[in-house]
Amino acid sequence: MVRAVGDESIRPEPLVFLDQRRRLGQIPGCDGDVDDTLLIANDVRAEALACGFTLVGLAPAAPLPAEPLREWLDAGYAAGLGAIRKRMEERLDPARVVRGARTVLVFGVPYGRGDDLVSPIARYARGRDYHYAHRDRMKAMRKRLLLLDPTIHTYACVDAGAAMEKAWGERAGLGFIGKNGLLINRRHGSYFTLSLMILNRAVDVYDDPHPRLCGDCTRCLSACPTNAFPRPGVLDARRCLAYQTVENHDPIPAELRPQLAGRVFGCDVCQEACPWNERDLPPGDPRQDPRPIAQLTSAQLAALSPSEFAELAAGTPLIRAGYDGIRRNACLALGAGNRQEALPLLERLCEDASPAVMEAARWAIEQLRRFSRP
Ligand code: B12
Ligand code: SF4
Ligand code: SF4
Repeated sequence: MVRAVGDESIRPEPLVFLDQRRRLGQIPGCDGDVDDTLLIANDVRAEALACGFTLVGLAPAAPLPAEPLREWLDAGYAAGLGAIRKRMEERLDPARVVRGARTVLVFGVPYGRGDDLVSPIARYARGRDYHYAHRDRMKAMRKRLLLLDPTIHTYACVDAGAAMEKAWGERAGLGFIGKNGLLINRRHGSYFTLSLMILNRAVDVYDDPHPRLCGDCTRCLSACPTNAFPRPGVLDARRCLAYQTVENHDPIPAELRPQLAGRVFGCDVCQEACPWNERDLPPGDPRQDPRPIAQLTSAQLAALSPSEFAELAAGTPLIRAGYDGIRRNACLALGAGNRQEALPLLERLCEDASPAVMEAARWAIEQLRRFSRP
């Protein structure tokens, strides 16, 4: 059994779906307009499970409070993620995306922890890209919803769409936003990804928002190697290694580089520290099980040829960083990790056609020299 430190209210058995529900007319932000066709929440849930989603929750489509997002953007914590500011109004209000929006359906698909595998690639990225896992299921779900109600309008998105998926996940009872900024489910911990669908139909009953259960625990905050949390639950992406290794195509700041030992793509430290991830978690989506590229060391990743990378990374999230991005990160990881045996490889990469790889290899060699000085 897992307990969040300092919280005495946790039940021994996990809940995937909350069964405390509220009647439509009592839900803030919904006007109780029962002229709409009402869908039966349990029918919708059953369809989502039949499509292969593990976690499903339903929230009324009332707008989200704007302050957390505004403050986050104004503080500069979004780093180079400019798209978030561009679609801000839509991100906060489902009715700006679907006219007459009534319901937000939130879906979760767990991925395996791959405990026995030591990999410089974060767990979510070791197998098939989770966007496909959600997209395929959502396509099937849309078809099923149309059978329930042929006039329904939907908007579906995973990750890059106009929606704050964790906030909706919390509202729909899937889990709570932890101090590590991630949505945590009582049964599955935080190793699952999210997607959502906005409907212009109300349902008969909604799930309750999930209470926050971190209690006094602060493990994730102190575990973060770069102090990326200015406040609990609020992440400064500029300092986050997940941002730096996946999204940042400019040089990674010098002060963060020493923390890249053993990390080439993404970072799981603030999840590994979390007690909700400590127990035996149920297995994840088998399509996302680690592929051969996840078995490679930083040195092997740095040494890949373009064709090897194309073959091994196809269909995985690693494509996002690209061939040069992965090799750049791998060089930095080798330098930060004092991998002296990688010196010949790094010397070769100092002549690479990619300026980013060249610069990273030079930095890594400097580190090796620094480490080997008496
Ligand atoms: C931008 C982004 C990033 C950025 C910024 C992360 C961030 N925390 O905002 C970067 C590139 C750093 C990133 C990293 C990762 N990401 Co990301 N990311 C996103 C994305 C696209 C948008 C998030 C967003 O809107 N951020 C803006 C801020 C304002 O939003 P927010 O964090 O939701 O804000 C809430 C909290 O601040 C909270 N809050 C405010 N005050 C307080 C106070 C307390 C005490 C608490 C508890 C909370 C709290 O309320 C706010 C409003 O809800 C989402 C997908 C999506 N469309 O939602 C995926 C998403 C959040 N990422 C995901 C994943 C898996 C990751 C990584 C784990 C990947 C990895 N292993 O490397 C890391 C984890 C880093 C971390 N600890 O958050 C998953 C998370 C799944 C889950 N179980 O939560 C998502 C949902 C993608 C998906 N479709 O599954 N990510
Ligand atoms: S993903 Fe890594 S760097 Fe980013 S906040 Fe979590 S522990 Fe810190
Ligand atoms: S490690 Fe962080 S997210 Fe997990 S319970 Fe503790 S404070 Fe909450």
